[in-house]
Amino acid sequence: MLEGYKPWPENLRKYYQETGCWTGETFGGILEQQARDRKDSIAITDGEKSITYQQLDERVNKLAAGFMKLGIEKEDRVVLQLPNTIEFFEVCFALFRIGALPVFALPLHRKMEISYFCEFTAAKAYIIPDVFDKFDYRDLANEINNSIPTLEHTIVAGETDNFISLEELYMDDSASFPTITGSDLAFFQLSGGSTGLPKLIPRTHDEYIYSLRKSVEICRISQDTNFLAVLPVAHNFTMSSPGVFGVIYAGGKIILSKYPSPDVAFPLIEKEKVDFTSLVPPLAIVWLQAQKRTKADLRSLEVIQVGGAKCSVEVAKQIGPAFHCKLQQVFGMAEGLVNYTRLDDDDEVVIHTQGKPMSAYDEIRIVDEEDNELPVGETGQLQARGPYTIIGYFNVEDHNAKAFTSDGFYRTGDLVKLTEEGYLIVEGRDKDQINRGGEKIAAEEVENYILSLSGIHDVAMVSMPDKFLGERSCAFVIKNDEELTSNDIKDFLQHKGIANFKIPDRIEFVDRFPYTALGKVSKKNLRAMIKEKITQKSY
Ligand code: OOB
Repeated sequence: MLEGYKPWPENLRKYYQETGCWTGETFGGILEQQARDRKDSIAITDGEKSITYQQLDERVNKLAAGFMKLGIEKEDRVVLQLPNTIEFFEVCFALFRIGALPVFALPLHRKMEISYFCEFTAAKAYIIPDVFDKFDYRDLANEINNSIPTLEHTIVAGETDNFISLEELYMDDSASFPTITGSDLAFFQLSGGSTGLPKLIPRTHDEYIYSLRKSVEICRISQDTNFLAVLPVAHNFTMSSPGVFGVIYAGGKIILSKYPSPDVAFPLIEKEKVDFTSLVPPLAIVWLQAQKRTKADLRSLEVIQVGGAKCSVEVAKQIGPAFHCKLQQVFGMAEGLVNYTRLDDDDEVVIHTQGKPMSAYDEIRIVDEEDNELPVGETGQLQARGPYTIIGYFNVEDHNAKAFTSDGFYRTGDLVKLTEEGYLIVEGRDKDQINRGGEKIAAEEVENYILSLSGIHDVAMVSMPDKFLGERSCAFVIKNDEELTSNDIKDFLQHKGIANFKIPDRIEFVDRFPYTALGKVSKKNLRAMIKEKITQKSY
């Protein structure tokens, strides 16, 4: 058993097996099954290249053999940072087949994040594209390569420079693969985080595949589904709600869009007769604008999901009529619990709520600050437990003691209320996080980076309202070097190598912070200060 991973306790494992939630299916088994049943059907296309289920299964076997030859073994961690490409799936399923564990990094992650993932998981390999979105990932690999002692292989999809070529790893050898079971770990995802560095979310085949099965049922995904992935496939939403893995589970077709912008995505919708896709709210706004002028035929669209951040009522109202399709709101989290509005719900529910839990086995409660349950209709903190909600992050025991209750509920940090019909409305957040249009920023992580710059006395980062992204970030800074400017801080962060979306949108220099009665910096007051300032200026 991997050190730092706390497996499900026996009683829960039994319970979820006996109730039929966990079936022992594995990702490897699912692909094999589809290769038999759906042989010549297209599994994935990027609009130019396509691959059938059978071809995918064959290429996965060849690549799995190549990974084994390199010495990658069951439970070895592999940091995977590929964009929406067919290779992403080949690599994933090849790693699943040998029981190696992908760590799903996002394309926007940079040196600080990647070296941390490699180090924290003691990764053996790092897999990247050559260049994506004008960024050369080989430069990033060169920067981190020597600093991670466990990292033996850097593998590149594309032009390799001096690294290992992914293409050359596909081997004809008939290798024998280890046995993988439903209770084995499958991969790691990343939490949005609210304290320090991002936490790693361990996932077993059983729990994740259960969430796929339920999502496929609720979202009515079938062999006839043409699902467009526009957001990064490595994100839990695009991966599993129902996402690309849900589509593979159902034997449908995945259409990969390299970029989410309408000029790339709309022609793909027309060409591939896309019927289902998932967006974050700011992207839905961009699509709504573009839809008015497009010549592309978008009539195949049946469902547009919006999730990852709160979708305003004004935006939610427009989506159905504009695209002549159904809107589905999705309120989920990489840690587990996913809520959907249902496809036959009334407009009232779809527009005004963020859905209800996908499973009858999801247990949710809404509590006050002392963990006392609140009456229906009152706003409080959401806690969740269930067959696909984790019971602990990887290797952070102290943090787990705070992030989970003693009876195993995950403290989501979301402030919600329940309607009489059992639907959730997200009212806000009780975690130190900024949700920048679906991209999550742990304030403390960025504050710590800023504090390491000389000339900084103290810093506190908060969200500020934004019409388009919902929220942007504002760092309040007390400096002890008069000369220091906002640009100095931003340049410092850029050079340090953190994902761009974490760099504060705005920096406010102040002489002191407001404090709470308990002597803590009052982020509530800071949020109010910046809100007042930007509304006065009518940004
Ligand atoms: C999804 O996952 P994460 O892990 O990036 O972020 C989870 C957090 C939630 O705790 C909540 O604060 C926020 O993102 N959130 C929403 C929301 N969906 C997510 N807040 C308001 N309204 C919504 N619809 O973001 C994620 C994972 C699976 C499916 C969908 C989203």
